[in-house]
Amino acid sequence: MPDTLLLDAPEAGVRLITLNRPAALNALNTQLLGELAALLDELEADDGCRAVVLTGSQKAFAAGADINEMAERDAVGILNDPRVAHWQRIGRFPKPLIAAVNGFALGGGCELAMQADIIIAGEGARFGQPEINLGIMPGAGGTQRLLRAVGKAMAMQMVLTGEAIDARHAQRLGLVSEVTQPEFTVERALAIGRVIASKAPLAVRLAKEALLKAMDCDLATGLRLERHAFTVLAASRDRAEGIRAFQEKRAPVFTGN
Ligand code: DAK
Repeated sequence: MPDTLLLDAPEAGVRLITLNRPAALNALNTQLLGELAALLDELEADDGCRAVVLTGSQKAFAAGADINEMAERDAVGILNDPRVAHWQRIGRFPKPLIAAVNGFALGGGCELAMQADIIIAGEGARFGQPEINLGIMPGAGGTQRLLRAVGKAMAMQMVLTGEAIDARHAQRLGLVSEVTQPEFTVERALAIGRVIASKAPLAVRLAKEALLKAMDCDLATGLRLERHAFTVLAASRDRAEGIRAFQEKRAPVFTGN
């Protein structure tokens, strides 16, 4: 079991990962990122896992990359930084990933939340890219995913000033899908996970892939990918089951085939 993470299975098909470095406000050191990437690899291979919720503490989802660790790295160290590979592995996770964010989601913490497919935030959550205050800039997707999530003007403002925004503001911008009371953030994220876990896994997987593709390709390419994915699903047993269940006026039983 990883040292820096907690893993629970509170609902059928749903796993809950809790970042667990409370003394450092869940700062993302190499160990934590490596353990998270390895755990997601395991959950990818686990047919019993159909959705994952990622959370931190009430005070901090994650306060960024571990600044003490960063201080030890020169340019060559950064070039060979194993965290780059960990971030890439986290970004490749093919199952739905829901971030339940309370408290600080800053720098790498905000970037980690943005690696999730859905962000649920508690009142009081703060999203920001304060790297500029350290004389650096976002290094794990903050300039790219934030701009796609909130648009150019606000992304520029957040990255260039380093100032954070609150949960309601983040929701208005589309970064966050729902805002809850802080004590219900994880519960709400798990409920969404449970709904997704009840759907056909192949359809969920290909829909996620097509939606993510929409963020970085032209419309014609995206539509082609959507059509291919839609056609592939026609070969699945779950599609036959879904349609048959509708016609027979019963709930479908999806098996992931
Ligand atoms: N790293 C290490 N320790 C941290 C930390 C961090 N990011 N954030 C907080 N801590 C530690 C504090 O040092 C303190 O430790 P002790 O002094 O108790 O030993 C403890 O957590 C509690 O923090 P505070 O005492 O500061 O708590 P406050 O409530 O007063 O303030 C705060 C909370 C979140 C406002 C404050 O801690 C803060 O400003 N933290 C730093 C936030 C920040 O600047 N984050 C961005 C870091 S840069 C890359 C990928 C990603 C990145 C870079 C490269 N590659 C793949 C190449 C990302 C970079 C970043 O995220």
